[in-house]
Amino acid sequence: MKLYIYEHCPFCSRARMAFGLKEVPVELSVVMANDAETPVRMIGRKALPILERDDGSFMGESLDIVHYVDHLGEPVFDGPGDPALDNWGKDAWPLAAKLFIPRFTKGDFAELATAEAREAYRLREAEDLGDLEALMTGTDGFMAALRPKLEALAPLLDGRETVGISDILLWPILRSLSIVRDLPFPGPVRSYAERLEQRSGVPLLFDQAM
Ligand SMILES: N[C@@H](CCC(=O)N[C@@H](CS)C(=O)NCC(=O)O)C(=O)O
Repeated sequence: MKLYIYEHCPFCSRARMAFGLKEVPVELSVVMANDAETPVRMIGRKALPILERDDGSFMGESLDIVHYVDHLGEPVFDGPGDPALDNWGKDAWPLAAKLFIPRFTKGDFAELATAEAREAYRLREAEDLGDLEALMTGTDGFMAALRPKLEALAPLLDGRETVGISDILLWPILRSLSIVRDLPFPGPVRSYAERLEQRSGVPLLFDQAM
């Protein structure tokens, strides 16, 4: 099987996590950010992740891919999930995105390896979020607003050992936030992020924090 991804993409991280956590081998293929033809040919629209199955068929939508991979073995992501974690993610996402999206556009990701690809991605995100440099300038304020949310998350993750669908939803947000330099991850949040990095094999972004 082959999984088409952008390295920065949180939805792609959901699918990558499922393969890693379930120990199902998959080949990763990075699509350039300005390549519409490849995804449109496969699923009729420009959106990743896309899974190419061994029979040559294609599947889009991260959570459909997670479900598919999960059911190749004994399912672990079918449970009801943890509403506290799911709600944390829904609440934090809009603010978190103001920190991680502008940094993604400057990041060291294979899909942005050419000037044209990076510019196409930057323009797409600026269309959604407006002036990305203004968001960079607003970093301190966004970090101050996010800090209490991360502190409230800490007790929910302290000692969490089980892995379920809520981790598939939550962890990619934390991974995305790991590109934000000096954003204080409370101890239990950082340990959780690193534990799932190890178990899933999907790398965090601390090494390119900006
Ligand atoms: N609902 C989709 C959302 C996927 C999505 O929005 N992916 C983004 C990347 S994070 C995308 O491909 N956007 C269009 C593009 O960048 O070409 C899923 O869960 O798979």
